[in-house]
Amino acid sequence: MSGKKPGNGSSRRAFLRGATAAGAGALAAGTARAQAPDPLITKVQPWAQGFGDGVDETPYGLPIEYESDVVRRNVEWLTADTISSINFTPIHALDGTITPQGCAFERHHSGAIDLRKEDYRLMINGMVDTPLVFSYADLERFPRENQVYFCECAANTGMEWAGAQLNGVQFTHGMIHNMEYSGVPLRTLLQEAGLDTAGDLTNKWVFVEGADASSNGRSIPMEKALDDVLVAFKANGEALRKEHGYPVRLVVPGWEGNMWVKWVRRIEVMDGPVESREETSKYTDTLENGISRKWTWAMDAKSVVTSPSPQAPITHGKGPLVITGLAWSGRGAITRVDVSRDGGMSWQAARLAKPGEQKALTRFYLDTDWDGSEMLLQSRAMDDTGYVQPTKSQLREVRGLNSIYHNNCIQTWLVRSDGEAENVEVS
Ligand SMILES: Nc1nc2c(c(=O)[nH]1)N[C@H]1C(S)=C(S)[C@@H](COP(=O)(O)O)O[C@H]1N2
Ligand SMILES: [Mo]
Repeated sequence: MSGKKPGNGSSRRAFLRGATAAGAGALAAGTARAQAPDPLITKVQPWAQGFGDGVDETPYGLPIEYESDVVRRNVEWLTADTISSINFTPIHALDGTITPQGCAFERHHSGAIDLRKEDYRLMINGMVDTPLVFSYADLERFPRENQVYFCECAANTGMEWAGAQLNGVQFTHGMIHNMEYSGVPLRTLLQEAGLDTAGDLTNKWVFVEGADASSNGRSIPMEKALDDVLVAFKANGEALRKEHGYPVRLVVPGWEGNMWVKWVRRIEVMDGPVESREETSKYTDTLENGISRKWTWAMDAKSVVTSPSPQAPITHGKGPLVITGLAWSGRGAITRVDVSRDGGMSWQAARLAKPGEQKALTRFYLDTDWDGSEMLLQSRAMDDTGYVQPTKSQLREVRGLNSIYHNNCIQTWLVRSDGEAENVEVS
């Protein structure tokens, strides 16, 4: 009946003995050794002497005040104002893989709009038999799916092209979130409008636009539209937050965040791409030879150590150290992550918290013993297509220095012997 694995108890005791010993060692070095026994252990504390809050106190919970620094942050100099702007997920302070909506990065081209479910309409028009308009209530009547996917802005890590720039993983890699979406496959709605999904769809595209002033119009090839794209209305179990597209957004798994149109209001079936602003002058990569790639949709495999990192220094001195981070691939599932402590000279396979999932974040850990010496920490992701995350110089060979988007290079943190970490580049 017991779910305990044999040997579990003894290894746990061994670990705790280790922890006590390490604690005693640290105390011996300081002045605290002669202190009286810990009152947190020996005294009845105020919180045990009265009542806590009643269940009517917090109808919808927010993080406790002691976690008030775990918030989205923006970089002031990056954009002219905060309306057409971006903020960043505090990935240095999160664990696991699911991003709470309340701290998941936001990117708006004309601000987050206020749109009630009652006022929501989705039109499907163009080359379909029966152009249709769906209300929110209509969408809820189609069979729906639940899927976890990451959404990464193509500009994530974009400020790092020319050299190490922003001193925190929140800012270098925080244009990403990972949520469980509930929604209707776009395929189902296109079929409802009479698109013959078994017919000849060569050169067929959809053009998708949002209800906000920017509209953020994007063309998506039909093959993708019929594959895994979702018209989603819930994230992590609850309604989408306003800033993530309430009441309905498009989820385009593995592809650049810009295509995940929020407040999606119209989907037109066309016989070619529109070549809108968002897919020509923006979100396009210029190569070393000056020629620009026409489309870059899938986000290539990438990873980063989230702790230790500049915003999450080591504060406990030498001994047991948990190195952790995130890995993801827009082309499939993460199969392996390696960690280097010497700037890429030698690598060790990290432990994946769970087997990698398709187009979703994977958490990795390297449970190690730190001898207190300086580290050049890196991580390197591999996905099930066989792709290996490139170094910065490998990327620059192809892309040059005059680039912004789609930077999936290996990141380096210099961790000093005092535990502080800094964003650096190794060549
Ligand atoms: N309608 C609309 N959809 C949009 C945008 C926008 O400004 N308007 N921004 C896009 C960009 S560039 C990104 S990276 C993602 C960000 O989604 P999020 O704000 O939920 O993080 O939404 C995309 N969808
Ligand atoms: Mo974006």
